[in-house]
Amino acid sequence: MAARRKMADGTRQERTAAPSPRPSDGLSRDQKLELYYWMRLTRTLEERLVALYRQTRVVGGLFRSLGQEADAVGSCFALERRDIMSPLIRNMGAMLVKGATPLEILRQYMAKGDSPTRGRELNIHFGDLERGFIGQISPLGDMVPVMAGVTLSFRMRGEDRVGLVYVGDGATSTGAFHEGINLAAVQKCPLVVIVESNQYAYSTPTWKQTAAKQMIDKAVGYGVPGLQADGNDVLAVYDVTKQAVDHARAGGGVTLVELITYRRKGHAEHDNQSYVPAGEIEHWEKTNDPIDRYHAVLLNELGFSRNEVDAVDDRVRAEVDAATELAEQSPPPEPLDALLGVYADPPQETPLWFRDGTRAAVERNERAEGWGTWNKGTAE
Ligand SMILES: Cc1ncc(C[n+]2csc(CCOP(=O)(O)OP(=O)(O)O)c2C)c(N)n1
Ligand SMILES: [Mg+2]
Repeated sequence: MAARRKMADGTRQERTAAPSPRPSDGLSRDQKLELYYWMRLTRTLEERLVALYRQTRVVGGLFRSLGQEADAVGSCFALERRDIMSPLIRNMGAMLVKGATPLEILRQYMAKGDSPTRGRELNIHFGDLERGFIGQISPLGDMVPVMAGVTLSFRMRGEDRVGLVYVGDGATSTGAFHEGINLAAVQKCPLVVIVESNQYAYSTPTWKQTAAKQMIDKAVGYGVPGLQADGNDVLAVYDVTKQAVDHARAGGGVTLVELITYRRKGHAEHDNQSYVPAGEIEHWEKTNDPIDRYHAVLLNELGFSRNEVDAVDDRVRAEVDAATELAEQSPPPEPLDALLGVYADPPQETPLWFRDGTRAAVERNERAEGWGTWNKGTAE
């Protein structure tokens, strides 16, 4: 597929063939099949979640990455184990690549007592710094300044680590995105900003929320390189992200990477997509499915046999079935679990507010008489 690179002087370099050698040429045969495994696992696990959602066993909202699996998987695959990644709801595939398990994700969506957040959060808003992924939050764009800080700390400590943050095309119109990428750019933080251009933000098509013709045009304003790739070609996604990651690791600072893709499902499962022009979704499904496309590449260009690829599908089905069975056996949360991780130890904490019988505590936390300028005004 064609890839376009935005040059520093603002011109665009068109390529009909990928550069030689491509970073993905350096992937082993096993790694190339692994890319397929992670995409297939993402899709099968999400399909399982949809079935559970329809049975009301997924109790919160359900967000799909249908048609975008190559973005999360191909980009995260370009990171090293020590690197830190900040996902969004459509980056379950990246979390899987970084070591989140289907069982954790099922328990999380089913609000089980032994889920990573003990049933207090009902989708993939959980993190684990040891495995290299940060817990996400809903406010759009806010993880960009967070990751500017994370990667600034890498630079200041001289650590050989890179950060990668995902945002949607809609999130690039927030103040947080602007402040975060600007700070990271001027501080030359080792950060890769992945913009998933999936054509929609909720029900708003991209052209209605930004006058920019394409997201990489925004890179110019921040003085950082912008790379753009076909987001439904997993090897192209890996290639551009690996270039950006290598650039960051070598001290070059931030790169904005735009992945062109399409959100085939609504914002979440409840969204009936009535605002989408007729035929659009079907067109992408039939002609530009990232898994179908890579399946064909594996068989026709990379020399894999049908049996080898089928074996991955079988493995994924078995893994998702086994994880579902275990998750279903998990208990609901205990009511008191709601307090865990909120207070250090509630019964023994000294209250900071006034209550009958706790006068001494109130006094202890009152400002000492004569401190500062509190009551000096009239005396002087
Ligand atoms: C600051 C902020 N404004 C609005 C919302 C509500 N909201 C949640 S997701 C969403 C659309 C996101 O679109 P985009 O960034 O393109 O990501 P996509 O869902 O397409 O992956 C909106 C408006 C929010 N979470 N945060
Ligand atoms: Mg979007």
